[in-house]
Amino acid sequence: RPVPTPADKFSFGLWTVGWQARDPFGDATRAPMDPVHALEQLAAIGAYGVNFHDDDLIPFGADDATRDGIIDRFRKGLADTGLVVTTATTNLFTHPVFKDGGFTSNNRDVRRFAIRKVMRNLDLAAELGAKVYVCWGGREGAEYGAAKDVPAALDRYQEAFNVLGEYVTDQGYDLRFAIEPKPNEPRGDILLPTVGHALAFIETLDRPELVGLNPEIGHEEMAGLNAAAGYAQALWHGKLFHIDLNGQNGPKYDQDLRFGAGNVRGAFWVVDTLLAGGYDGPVHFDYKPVRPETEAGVWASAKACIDNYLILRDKVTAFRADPEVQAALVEAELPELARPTLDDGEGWRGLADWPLPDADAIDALAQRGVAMEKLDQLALEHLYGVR
Ligand code: GLT
Ligand code: MN
Ligand code: MN
Ligand code: MN
Repeated sequence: RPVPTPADKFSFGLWTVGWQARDPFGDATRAPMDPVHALEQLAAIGAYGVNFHDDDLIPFGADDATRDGIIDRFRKGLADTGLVVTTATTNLFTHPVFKDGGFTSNNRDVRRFAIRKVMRNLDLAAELGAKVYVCWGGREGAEYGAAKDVPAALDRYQEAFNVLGEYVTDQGYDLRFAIEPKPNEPRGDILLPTVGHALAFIETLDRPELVGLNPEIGHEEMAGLNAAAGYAQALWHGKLFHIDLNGQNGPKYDQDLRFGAGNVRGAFWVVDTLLAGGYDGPVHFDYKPVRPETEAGVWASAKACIDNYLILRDKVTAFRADPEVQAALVEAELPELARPTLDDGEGWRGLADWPLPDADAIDALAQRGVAMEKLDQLALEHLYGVR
């Protein structure tokens, strides 16, 4: 079995292992987890980094003395365990003040408070060395049509990112934002529901270079999308700033299963895509140990996230190195796809001069073999562990 190393950059949100397993129908089944205890246990399973919401660490509304004491103790925990703060984020969804959103609440004071809450935690994130700042807008949305003016809400969303981009620039922070799309839950419909919506939105900002994406496997699959294809397009745009790996079984409520559970084939292609695209940011797990589990199950599942990534990475590497796979890729004409369709300098005029294939040639093209079933079966056999 491969073992994790710091170069793998495995990281976890404090809210994942610390989830008390409250759901809409039932109370917490696990006790609150001390963040420093979380650091110790994460270090023990081979994690490299952590990510946290302001409120995961410092209870909402804590006074300055309490806040400073908590931060000092956390900083000592980081030093003792060697864990790195890779990422931070803001809780703009738990407190009832955010019931109709943070950046896009219909209420102006709530919006101003939300931006100030982010500014305050950006200071802490920068101080602790985080390089990425995740923005999941779970409450930015609505249940009913007239309850949210979507264009106006997008204006306010844009305004918030413009102000925050100016803030990190003026403060000289080495931080970039990563928007995390999600189609629904907790709101009926969430703004910026998919990778594609978020990519288009980012290009409208004053400082688009400061804003990228944090796609979560489960959220893409909740939208019925192929997560690997979303990661691939985010990489293609140079916008894959962070990743939330977990597991999901199709379009239903947000399951947040440990990475590798749920859609296993999808997980294989996600790892393949990350390796092929040269993603080198934190390999971050955002999952929830299932509600019936005790703390033992929390650490078993956290370790399983790491193990499953390493297992899949080995399988993907073996798949790509397999000579039969390489032959099937050629048969399926993948190298041809990497070739520009037009010759250098040819342009449409040159193309217009190209002698069109005659009926027999078109027939031959239509009849050509594609080897795609063979290729996919080779992938499955690697995944099933029989090759
Ligand atoms: C919340 C959500 C996640 C986001 C986190 C960042 S918090 O648990 O379900 O998908 O990544 O705010
Ligand atoms: Mn999720
Ligand atoms: Mn997430
Ligand atoms: Mn989540």
